Amino acid sequence: MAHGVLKRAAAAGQLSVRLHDLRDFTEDRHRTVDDRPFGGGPGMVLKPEPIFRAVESIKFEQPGEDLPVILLSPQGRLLRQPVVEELSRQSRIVLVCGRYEGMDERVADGLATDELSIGDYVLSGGEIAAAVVMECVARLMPGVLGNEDSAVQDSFGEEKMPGRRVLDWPHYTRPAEFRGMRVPDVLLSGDHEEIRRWRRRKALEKTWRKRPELLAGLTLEEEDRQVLEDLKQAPYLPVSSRQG
Ligand code: 4HQ
Repeated sequence: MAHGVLKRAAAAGQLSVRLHDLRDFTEDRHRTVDDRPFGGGPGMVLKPEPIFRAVESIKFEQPGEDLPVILLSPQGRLLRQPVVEELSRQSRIVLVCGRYEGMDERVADGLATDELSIGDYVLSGGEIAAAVVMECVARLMPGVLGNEDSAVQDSFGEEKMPGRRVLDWPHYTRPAEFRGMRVPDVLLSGDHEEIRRWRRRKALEKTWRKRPELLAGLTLEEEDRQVLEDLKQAPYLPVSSRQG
């Protein structure tokens, strides 16, 4: 919260984050949050009671509220930009982070409204995953990245945020030549229409070459379809011989 997009979102009054220590929702002298797994095996499992109590204490603040309770777990649906957009429209969300081997399955069955994974790899805790969700959501909030109102986001959706469904175009800054590598001439030309077409073509080309599956579900405009047709004809250029 002290840096970057999270700090900006908080400063803009768009985001506030509260941490809830599960130990504060225990009732025993040792403030126990975990126990050994039924059926045996290594490691410890987070007990259900402190998690239910913690989330219920948040629900109690606004009775009747439709409050998403999101569990971070490798079994969850993958966090993609449409999920981030959906979350950014919520006024409050609860992110539940496990530790140890995991948490009692009854949290997923009887408390969580959704389960999200940030990717197919194994973390040792859900906190980093929750931080990823927060970062992605915060950067969509009005007034955080210069998107003063949310309409800007919609109208410029595809064009200004190519990361949404196609990959970003290549970026360059000075110097115009660095260790023998030239910035493409078109970017120095001042011809804005030509630059726009070049960027769109590069974005589509990069997506086609590196992440073709991203293009699968897209309905493309005529200009884009033409560019892709041409690309599919063109010979593959190795990284070392690319220019322009
Ligand atoms: N976890 N995306 C938390 C993950 C994970 C992921 C493993 C969740 C450990 C305790 N969470 N448990 N991938 O790897 O969200």
